[in-house]
Amino acid sequence: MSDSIIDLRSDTVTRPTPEMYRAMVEAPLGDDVLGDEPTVAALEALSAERFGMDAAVFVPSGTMGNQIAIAAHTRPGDVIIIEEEAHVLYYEVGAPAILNGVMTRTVASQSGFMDPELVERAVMKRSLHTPGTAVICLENTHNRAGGTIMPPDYLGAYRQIADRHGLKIHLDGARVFNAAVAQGKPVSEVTRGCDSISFCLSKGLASPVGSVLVGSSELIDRARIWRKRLGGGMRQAGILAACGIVSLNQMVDRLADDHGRARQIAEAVDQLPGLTVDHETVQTNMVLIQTVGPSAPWLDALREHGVWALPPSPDRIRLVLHKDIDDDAVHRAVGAFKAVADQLMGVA
Ligand code: TLP
Repeated sequence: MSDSIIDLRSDTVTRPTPEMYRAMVEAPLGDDVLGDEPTVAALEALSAERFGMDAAVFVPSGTMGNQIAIAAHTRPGDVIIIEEEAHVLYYEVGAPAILNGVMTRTVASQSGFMDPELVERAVMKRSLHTPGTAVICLENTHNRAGGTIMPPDYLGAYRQIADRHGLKIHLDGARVFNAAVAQGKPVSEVTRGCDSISFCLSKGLASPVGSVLVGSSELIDRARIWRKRLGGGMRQAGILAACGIVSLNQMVDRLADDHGRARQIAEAVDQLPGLTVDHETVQTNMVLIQTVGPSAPWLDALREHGVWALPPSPDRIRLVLHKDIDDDAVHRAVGAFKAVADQLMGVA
């Protein structure tokens, strides 16, 4: 990537830090499929500890983390209750149906978080006529809602519903560290009550590759089998896990900088003609911008100014802040938005 490009497409684009390169070179290695990879084992132990869980398994992607969790919690034909814009449903290419044979019962929401009352109403009891609900699947922060944070009292309410009906709770916590940092709470507190959590090292935490699924030892043993079944068993994966350890030890607190810069861009862009931002949704490292008319001409013109972004829908632009976007890049991105607004809206 050229230095002049400001890549706001996703926090997945972050490059490894110098400490990560060093850790990769120095990591003791083994064969993880044969069960003797010391650096993967160290990352898994550290992850489990951070979440206050028994065990963890390192996986190549957030998608695999979510899917092996669902596989481990369900049997084919079971129902998972899930918010209708969730990543598991929207961006995992039908994996719940194709890989796991589960039915999805969707619940709509305003902010990405299902009203607990509606969740309870959606529970189906296993019978001769109806499939049984097995899992409530959550996402925090919520990607398509703009990186929004789950209201603190919701998880307790979901837990009570899960206990009443014998369900498990899986959290897609791809960006759960953003939620924790934004609330000034440890990640174990923000996720208390979940049976499993998958989180990504390769987003704001800046590792090149990798996610981790945490849960009980029994669940993780089952998930490990599913990882192997899907071809996710990796050999000298300590090279990657070494970066994950740096992510957890060094890259969490700085997420607050990304959140501050997201607010800064949101405020500046909202002043411009043809663009609006709902500030209520700017809670972590994302900015969703509503465009007057289609977003495509905006994205094309921004690209000519060296600013890359993605459209989550035909009339929106998503910006994601991350460690490779500093104050100067924010300043230049705002300049590009101003120039494009002038160009497209004809306002001086
Ligand atoms: N999200 C990506 C795209 O897939 C949309 C992004 O750029 O935001 N859960 C959530 C909430 C995610 O946002 C993502 C990735 C994943 C899971 C999947 O992670 P990977 O890409 O590692 O499979």
